[in-house]
Amino acid sequence: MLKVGNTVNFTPLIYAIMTTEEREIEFQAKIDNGQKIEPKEWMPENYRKQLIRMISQHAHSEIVGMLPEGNWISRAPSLRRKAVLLAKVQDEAGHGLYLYSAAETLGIDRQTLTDQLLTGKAKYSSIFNYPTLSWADIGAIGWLVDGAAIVNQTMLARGSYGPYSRAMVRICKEESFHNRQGYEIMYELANGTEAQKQMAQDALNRWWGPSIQMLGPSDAASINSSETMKWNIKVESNDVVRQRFIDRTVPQAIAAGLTIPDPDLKYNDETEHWEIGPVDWDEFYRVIKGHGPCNKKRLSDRQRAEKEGEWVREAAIAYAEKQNKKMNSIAA
Ligand code: BYC
Repeated sequence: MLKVGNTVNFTPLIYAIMTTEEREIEFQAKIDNGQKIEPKEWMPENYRKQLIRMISQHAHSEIVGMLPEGNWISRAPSLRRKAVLLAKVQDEAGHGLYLYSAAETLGIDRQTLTDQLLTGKAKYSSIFNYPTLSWADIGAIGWLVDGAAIVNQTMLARGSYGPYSRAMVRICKEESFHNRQGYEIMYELANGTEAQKQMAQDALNRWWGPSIQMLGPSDAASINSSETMKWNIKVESNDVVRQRFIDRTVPQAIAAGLTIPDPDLKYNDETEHWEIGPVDWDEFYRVIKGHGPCNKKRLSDRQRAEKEGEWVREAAIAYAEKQNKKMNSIAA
């Protein structure tokens, strides 16, 4: 029993005498009332598992997602573009760190999560298994990949788990900047020389399909949606989010003078939505099973970074221990 100010909180006592079924009903009522769930509250085991799965995949995506763009920092075409790209890649590292911390509130430690990524047990977003072949790819990533991520994450910010939904608020603000710098690169290339325009169109041709797939399988094939949506971990389905991304992005392509690479693309006046042709789900499943163009390289680059960073972690621990000893001897 906890005493909070002058009031006594009976909740722990009540919880102790409740059956699991009663706890689940109470938990669902909280979710349905739009209440946030905080780390120390009771939660169904599968709610915890689903969150660890999703948040850790998200964290890994931010960390692996630094690789395709990092590839262009030394080759950015101007000092301004270099500074912007460097800041963006650093932001992605920061997102990864907040997200690992959010996952840790659910009782899993950082090393276990890192090991799951490095041994290939954990997934990360399919989109980061494609190569960045030209400077326009950096524009396409900011515009399309961060654009898709923002639409998804704005939805996730309304989700039920406090630490994850709050992390989304700051991440989305930073992603907005990423999205704008990407669109700016694409717009300028599309309105530049013929060769630059072709470079932008080629990047759009290669990144459009994977960006559509990135938002997850169709609702009919989405195995986790029944649980993730029942518990408001996701408040909208994959197809709803995908449609919002399409509706927002097609007019931007038109404004830049670029062509969406889909012969079936059409605007439906009745529904007021852009309709796309069939999505290549075979490609999506191939990539998430490890057979995309860069899966092996992404994993080996992360494994190498982990190994090369070992001495830094050891040095940081040794320094922290030394500081602790010093503080303890002052206190004694
Ligand atoms: N790639 O049942 P479903 C960024 C998996 S990074 C790989 O619909 P759910 C950025 C899914 O995990 C932003 N796997 O799942 C960083 C599941 O497999 P498991 C990344 C995918 O969870 C750097 C299976 O397919 N954003 O912005 O209800 C530079 C069935 O799916 C993918 C996030 O991570 C995929 N694309 O819904 C630039 C958002 N899609 O786990 C930019 C967080 C699905 O059962 N995640 N799978 O083995 C989510 O919002 C949700 O997990 C999803 C899927 C909407 C993606």
